Amino acid sequence: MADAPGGQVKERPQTKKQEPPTFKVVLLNDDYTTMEFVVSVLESVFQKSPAEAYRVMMNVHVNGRGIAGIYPWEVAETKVDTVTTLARQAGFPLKAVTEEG
Ligand code: TYC
Repeated sequence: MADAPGGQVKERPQTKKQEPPTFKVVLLNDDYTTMEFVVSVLESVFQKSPAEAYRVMMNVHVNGRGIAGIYPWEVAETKVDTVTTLARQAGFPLKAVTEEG
């Protein structure tokens, strides 16, 4: 007799939920943007409290770079655009980039 039909087919071989990819928005240090401006950007664009904004800014100042926030791709890209626009309007060279993961 041939193999009996109707063997169970695993419909959900993937047991773990697939998380949507996330992107870090990374702020880069420079010598010209004021600390005050970076803190204000962290508060207004990344919804940080004043204390957290100061902490993140100092981390970037000391280490050269630091994470401002983690978002889905489109949100991260929009944050980078907003930071760049605000910085150029204010005459600062502040840079932000996205990184996957
Ligand atoms: N290094 C700048 C200064 O001393 C401050 C600064 C912090 C600039 C963070 C950019 O992403 C930055 N005025």
